[in-house]
Amino acid sequence: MTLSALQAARYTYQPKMPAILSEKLANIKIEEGKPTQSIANQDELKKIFKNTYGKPSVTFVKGKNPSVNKLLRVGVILSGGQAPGGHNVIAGLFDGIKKGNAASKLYGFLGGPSGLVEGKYVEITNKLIDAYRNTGGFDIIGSGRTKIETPQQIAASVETAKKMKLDAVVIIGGDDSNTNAALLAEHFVAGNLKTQVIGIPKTIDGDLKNNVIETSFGFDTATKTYSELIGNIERDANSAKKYWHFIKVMGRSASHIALECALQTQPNICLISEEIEAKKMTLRQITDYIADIIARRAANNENFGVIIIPEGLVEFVPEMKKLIAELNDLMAVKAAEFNKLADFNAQSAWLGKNLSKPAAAAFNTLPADIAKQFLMDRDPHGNVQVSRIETEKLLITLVDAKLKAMKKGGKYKGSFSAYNHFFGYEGRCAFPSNFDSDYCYALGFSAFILIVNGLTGYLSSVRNLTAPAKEWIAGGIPLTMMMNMEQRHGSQKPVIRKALVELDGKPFKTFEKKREEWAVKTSYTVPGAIQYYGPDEVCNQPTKTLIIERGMPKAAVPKKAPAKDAPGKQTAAKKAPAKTAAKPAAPKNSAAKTKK
Ligand code: FBP
Repeated sequence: MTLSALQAARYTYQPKMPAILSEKLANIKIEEGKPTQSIANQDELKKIFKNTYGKPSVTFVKGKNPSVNKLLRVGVILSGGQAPGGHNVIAGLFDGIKKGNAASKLYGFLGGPSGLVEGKYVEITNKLIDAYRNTGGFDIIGSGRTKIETPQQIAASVETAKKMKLDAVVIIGGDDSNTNAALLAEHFVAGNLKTQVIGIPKTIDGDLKNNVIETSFGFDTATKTYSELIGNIERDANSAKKYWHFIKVMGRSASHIALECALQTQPNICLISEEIEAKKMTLRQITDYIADIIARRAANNENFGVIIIPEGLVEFVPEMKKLIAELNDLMAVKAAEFNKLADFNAQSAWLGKNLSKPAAAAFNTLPADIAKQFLMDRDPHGNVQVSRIETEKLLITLVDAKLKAMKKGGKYKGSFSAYNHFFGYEGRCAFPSNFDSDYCYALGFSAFILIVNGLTGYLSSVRNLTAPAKEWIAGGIPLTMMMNMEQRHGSQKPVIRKALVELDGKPFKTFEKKREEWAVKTSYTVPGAIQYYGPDEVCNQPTKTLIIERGMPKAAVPKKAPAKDAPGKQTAAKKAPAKTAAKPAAPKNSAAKTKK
């Protein structure tokens, strides 16, 4: 890749660190908390994780640590969807390892977890890592969605770890990948293998969080990138005053991304899947809700607007959820029969016979183009790929039909012209914001401290994130602490619980209070592009979700912008009054342009 000016500048950026991680390594020790419990199903989980269940959470504090210079051989894996900051996790880990002992080695497994199974890796060298510092993407070693689950995959991973004489493997992933990390840690200990396993909380979806993990990395940059685009579209809509924009944003299940973008841009409508499920809203009710707002704005002569739609929506609409579940089962059991059907007509007729009546009825309400998307290839876990279902187009079609009917009845006098958009991949590899650059580097460095202290089955944790980076609290959380048992593919499995949007949580409540006003009165905010250099209030703010959830220490926002700032120079925030470190509590669970 040719170097852009911003990329060259970002290479020199020095991530801000929690004060404890800037200490001499020999002066950083771990302080153990009390033994921990899983969030539920303690007895079952104790049996599955005989060796790794219930370990204490740990915090890094000042104190003598004689083991920091250990010679280490560590492997690192990027798992699942890309998230801005992954390269900095590796940079932080690399710098920690080399600071501890220049002869230690870091290996990057190629193409995700399959790299460990197949023993495919490269050594991360100074030259390699320096070409990726503070950049987006996972291209340094690539990512993949293979799960290390089967006995064969686990045996192959054990083999690779033994052959490479690995002291540790660091898995950078979401809830599923970290569940795998916990299982791998347990297998390694049970098999007397010295290889420790440490997880890192990654996903733009923001659904790997709880009371001890404040946010997953990548959420900050991705939502700021989408919000920039949404804000620009809002301004365009308000300038031309003639289009409605239906914007779908990523988030496989949870609607955190949609909610954060709504808080940042104040659109006319933002659907929240979790609310739609709780209210058992049908597609028809959702259509009526949108059409009503469009008609109210038209009555004010405002035939334009912006609607944010979470990617996972269809799976939360009860009739669609049932349809998808039946289709997933059918495709798993009768795939061969289904694949022989000649065309969509034959498929529809076959589904009419094989689906339950309500599911078949739901299928028949879908326009053919969208219905075909429900039948596309499943993902490796047998699930429909929601990012490929064009919910935004479906809603435009349904709303258009509804408005035509309302026009006939004299209930709507406006004009409706709509565009659809899908923002997902645009945000996953953006240059990480300063927040993600700093957070990820600290997560990687902390993973090294966990390794050098001999811990396994832990998630690297950096907290107190709305305070200036210096005051962040670094440590580790036992992975089993975030687990419960859930039904997966017909049996109970240990999993890290996904954090969906909480309808009684502060971010949703904040949105709920304002949405009626935003619906009718044009109230758009235009956040603009992510800024990397400049005053703190412009370039060092965390997400609204984090600020609303955790509160913002007053001193973290300087009253006056500093006079100068330059690439590589840290903008020092005013020192906030020392905050007492919050004790880790039990985790509480808290988702083509077509002109009509
Ligand atoms: P992770 O959960 O692995 O971080 O990925 C999340 C995500 O970005 C979702 O928002 C989206 O639904 C999905 O990945 C798309 O997956 P793919 O990259 O395989 O198309």
